[in-house]
Amino acid sequence: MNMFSLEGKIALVTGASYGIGFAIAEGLAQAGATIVFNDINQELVNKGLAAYEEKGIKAHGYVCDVTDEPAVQNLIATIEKEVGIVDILVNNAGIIKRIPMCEMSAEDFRKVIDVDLNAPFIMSKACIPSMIKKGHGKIINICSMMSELGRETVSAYAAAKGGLKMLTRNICSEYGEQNIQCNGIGPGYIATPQTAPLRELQADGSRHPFDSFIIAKTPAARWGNPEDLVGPAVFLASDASNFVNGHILYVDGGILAYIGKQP
Ligand code: NAP
Ligand code: GCO
Repeated sequence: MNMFSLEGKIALVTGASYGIGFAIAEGLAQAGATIVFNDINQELVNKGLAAYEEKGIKAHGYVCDVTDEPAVQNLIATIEKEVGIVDILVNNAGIIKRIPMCEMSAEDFRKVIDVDLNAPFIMSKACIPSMIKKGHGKIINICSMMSELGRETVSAYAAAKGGLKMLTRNICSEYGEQNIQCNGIGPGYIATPQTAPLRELQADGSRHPFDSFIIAKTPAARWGNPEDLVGPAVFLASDASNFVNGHILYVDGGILAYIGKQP
């Protein structure tokens, strides 16, 4: 299906040395895109480069902290010089701090907002002018169940991901006329290092109570895998979604549709 092809496109995926970002980048590469990624330090970038090479993907990796605006502007200028104009930006880099709100310092709260909300603003702002000049652009923001739902201990993350949903709609509102589509993917609970503490086996070998809770709360009755996000990402990066804008595509095994298992 030609409309899903990403041949000739350059995709920049942030924080994509491993986890969800890596899986999405791998999928975009399989659809034909040239992959560019960044991560926070050289060790992670090297780990990512080796992992892409192992998959037969020639990726371009850069060290860049997505919260550092001058560094991001320098990154985009370097990519434009060394690879080309970014057609597809995936704002994937993210962090979480699980701390009860009244015990959380304002500094920790700000750190989460900085990476999960301010950085997609900084990255998008750096990419949009060249996208406009080129006549098209795709931005995919990795949102969350917490773009819609709250839970104990994740106040900063929920505030950031709720904000990211609205930043997505605002980029769509502001730049839709310039043929830029900005959409979000809202993953459900996905098995990655970020959620590993929620799945750790108990001392007696039984499942973590949160693990059992998520399986019961998910109609698909399982955690998602990073690969579950690949099809939606290719769709939102491709011409197949050219009239889809400002939408959050939840890829959650049905969590948001479900009231939960009856007792
Ligand atoms: P992850 O395993 O923690 O990977 C995130 C990547 O971003 C890591 O490589 C991380 O580096 C990098 N990063 C963090 N801060 C950065 C910064 N300032 N600049 C550049 N890179 C930075 O997370 P994941 O589970 O794959 O999640 C990826 C995205 O999906 C995040 O936005 C997350 O919130 C979202 N998400 C995850 C789930 C889930 O269930 N896993 C569900 C919904 C949404 P370090 O290793 O140094 O931290
Ligand atoms: C948590 C989790 C979540 C997920 C994800 C859900 O502690 O509740 O880490 O927030 O990572 O974002 O979509």
